Amino acid sequence: MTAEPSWNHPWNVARYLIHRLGELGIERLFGVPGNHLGPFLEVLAEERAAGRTALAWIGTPTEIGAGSAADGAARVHGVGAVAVTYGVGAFSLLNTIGGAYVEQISLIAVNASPPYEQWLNLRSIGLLTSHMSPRFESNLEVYRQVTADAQTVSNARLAPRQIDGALAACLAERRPVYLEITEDVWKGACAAPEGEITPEPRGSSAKLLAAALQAASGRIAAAERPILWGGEEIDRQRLADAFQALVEATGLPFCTTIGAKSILSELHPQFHGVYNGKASLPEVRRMFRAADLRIGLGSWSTSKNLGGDVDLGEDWIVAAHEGVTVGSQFFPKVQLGDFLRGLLEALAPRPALRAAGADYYAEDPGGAESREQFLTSLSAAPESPAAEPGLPGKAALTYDTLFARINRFLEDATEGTWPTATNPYTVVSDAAFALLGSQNLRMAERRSFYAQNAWLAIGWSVGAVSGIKEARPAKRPLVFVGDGSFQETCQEMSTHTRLRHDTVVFVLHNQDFYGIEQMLVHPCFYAGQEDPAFYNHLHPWSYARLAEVFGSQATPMTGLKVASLADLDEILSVIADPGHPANRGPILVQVELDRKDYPAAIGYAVRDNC
Ligand SMILES: Cc1ncc(C[n+]2csc(CCOP(=O)(O)OP(=O)(O)O)c2C)c(N)n1
Repeated sequence: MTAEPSWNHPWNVARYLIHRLGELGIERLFGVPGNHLGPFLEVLAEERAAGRTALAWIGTPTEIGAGSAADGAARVHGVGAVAVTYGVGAFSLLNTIGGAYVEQISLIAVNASPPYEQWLNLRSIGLLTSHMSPRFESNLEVYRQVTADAQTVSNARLAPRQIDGALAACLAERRPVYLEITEDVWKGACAAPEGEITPEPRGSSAKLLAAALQAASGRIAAAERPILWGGEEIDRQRLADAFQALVEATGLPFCTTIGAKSILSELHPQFHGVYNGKASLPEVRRMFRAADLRIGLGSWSTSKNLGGDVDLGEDWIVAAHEGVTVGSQFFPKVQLGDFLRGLLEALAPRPALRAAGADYYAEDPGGAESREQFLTSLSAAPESPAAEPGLPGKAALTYDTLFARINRFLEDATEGTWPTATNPYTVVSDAAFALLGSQNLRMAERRSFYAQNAWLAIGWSVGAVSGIKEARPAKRPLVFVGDGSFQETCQEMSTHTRLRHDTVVFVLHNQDFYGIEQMLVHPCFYAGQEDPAFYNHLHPWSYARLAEVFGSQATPMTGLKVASLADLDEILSVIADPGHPANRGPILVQVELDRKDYPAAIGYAVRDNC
């Protein structure tokens, strides 16, 4: 339903904000209420009852869950919203807004604050009511650090200008914004919305753009084996079509960062894997290094994108953060979209630079000999132990066999071939071993993989998937999350159940252990040379039994345990069977893994140190 406001109906601040959120296409407002939010939610109910808005409130157990859900929805839709109550709610929400700031996600954080009268009482007689701090601007000051704009609205007449300004900043800067609105103002009269929210587009300097293009295209023309590295900003700025046009016009092979995983279909014939430094598949890393020029487009130099390597240098071009680096030259004030289109114009008139890329493989002795061989190696699942003679199907699972099997499951579900291949699943990965394992799943569709891979707040996936599923209801999410990460946000599975989502959450149970922390600090535990650090032990839980806690007859949830490939096969066949009763709600799959196991991708930490 598209909201049709009745303009004759009197406007107040709550209605104004509801209308503006609707205009941005936001249909879900995630949050945890508090009395200061009450008047706003009353107006929301009235607006819905009158058919003037499609915006629906989705209450979640925690503010972190609400913020992650809004973040997930924004990753799909472009912008999301969350509402909480002052102090107690706002400070809980902060983590997710910090993440959205770093990861360039447009979010609107609404904080309902005590009425003006309470602030006057605080000032005159020091009366401190619930959730208030004697620091008057404590919430605002904190949010200023993690938003593009932060406003306190305590005068209804000024609200339209403040709200419009914040929303425009949110869209223009692709960062969260903060609106603190005093309780007494929600129902205060204000002007009707005027015009639409129009973000001021950021432009490039024509001179610097031309200079950057000249420097970059010269380098590219002189290179023997350039490779493209698509990054996060291609996704955030919705530049996938321009990127694909460049890939195809130049014929160059491309990798992506993990953060940009699935910006294009990973079945694209020029796709050469996710490059993540030493944590890449060996063939991807060799290929990336065999290239004599690496062209990062929208790629962020984060530790998770460079997996142990820090090697930006003369043989790199990077366009990101509104500037372009060509070797040691830097050109500020160049927007990625302008640069991409300019590169296409500069390079496209020529025949494809490198048709089949055969010389890349020649540079890689011991590696693949042709593109076909290389691509086959990317999707080849290691032989499952179950298939080996002499080993029963009860062979234990490992991170690598789990993800290889999931890869095959995704492949089997893909319909058609590139460029029209479709797949019914999205993958949402948490941090730690889950991310290192899932980074090489071969995603058939664009924008089908989600991870918070720069901020890396553990537990993000369980909350975020609520928003991702709401925004893309036709796709079934598969979530991969470590046991420690899951313990942070497990109650958000209650939201999956409440919303009757069919999400499957794989809890990677390496026996109640913070594996990646152990790996980063004392990797030699994994070589059998050290005991585990005391602080990496979790309290053991019966994860699968949470289905009894969060499910009900009306809103079912299923909890299952798998310990072997045979168990996993059985569960995957349940998941793939639409008629199976387990698929009427979310499924939690507790995956039993050995405490000493780790994904091969992080094996370099053990090899380099022990
Ligand atoms: C909110 C938050 N708190 C703490 C951390 C630090 N941290 C990073 S990974 C990790 C452990 C994750 O453990 P688990 O989910 O069990 O996955 P594993 O490492 O075993 O793969 C911790 C505590 C973090 N990234 N985010």
